[in-house]
Amino acid sequence: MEQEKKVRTRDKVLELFENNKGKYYSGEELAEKLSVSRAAVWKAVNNLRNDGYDIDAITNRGYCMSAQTDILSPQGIRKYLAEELCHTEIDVVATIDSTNAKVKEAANKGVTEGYLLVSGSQTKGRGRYGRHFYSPEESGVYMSILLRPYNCPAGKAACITTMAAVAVCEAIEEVSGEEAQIKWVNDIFVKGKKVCGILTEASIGVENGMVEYAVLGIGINIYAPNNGFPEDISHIAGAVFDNKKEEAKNRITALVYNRFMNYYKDKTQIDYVEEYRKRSFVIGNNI
Ligand code: BTX
Repeated sequence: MEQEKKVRTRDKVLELFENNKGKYYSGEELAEKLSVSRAAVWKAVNNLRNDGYDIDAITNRGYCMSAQTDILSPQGIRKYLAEELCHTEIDVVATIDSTNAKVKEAANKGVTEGYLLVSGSQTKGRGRYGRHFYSPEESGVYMSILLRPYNCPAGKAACITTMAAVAVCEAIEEVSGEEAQIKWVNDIFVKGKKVCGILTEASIGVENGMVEYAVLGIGINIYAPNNGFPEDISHIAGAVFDNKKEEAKNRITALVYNRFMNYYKDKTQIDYVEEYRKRSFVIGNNI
């Protein structure tokens, strides 16, 4: 119970800081706003600092979270989610074997459509045909979205990857200003290097050939890994940003989710196939 309370205060403080970066709050003010004791606020701030958050403390002014902080969290992602998606169930973890594997488990337990799992690293990130997707800590965002498409024959499931590719390009372009291109069918390139891979896995009903659920997995190299990419992929892999960028991870995650859901729920007049074609650098070339 005490642990639960600690977590809740930490999360409340984080939400307030995420929504008011650069603003100072006295311990008293925070305690009052969040209906907790000053000691609980102090503990929560220390807790966040231990998790890597840059929180300044000045006598007579109070606490303030640096605007530069770029740490994945549900609060940080939610801040950029479209209003109609604000009830999305989101989990963020520091590390995991594979977000796709975990979301498949969630799907089999009956979790509802739209569930978003994001990890800061993966030990067994997977690509297509059993290939490995390199997912080191402090470098990228690795996310999976649970989908339960209505009345969707197996053959149509490929559209999920296509929509996601466009959504990722749009999110990257909005946050970085760089042009993003799609290499058929599931790789996103920026400045000639692969910065993202997409893997959609689906469960198909044997009797009717319909998609029971699909797990859309997206891995984006936001920054280059601390020690660079491993030799076997260093010729192909790249990152979206050369330098740290304010809120890039949470923002790109939320924008990918917003854009994808717009296409998936058919809430936009924009034709994603046309958007895909515009960015595809294989269409028109011989494969
Ligand atoms: P893919 O099979 O098209 O690409 C995998 C290939 O890409 C590898 O064989 C390697 O050559 C190269 N590669 C590996 N890691 C990276 C990297 N970090 N950046 C650039 N190139 C790389 C692409 O499969 C689909 C990947 C989906 C990954 C997401 S992450 C979240 C979700 N969970 C999970 O386990 N997988 C998905």
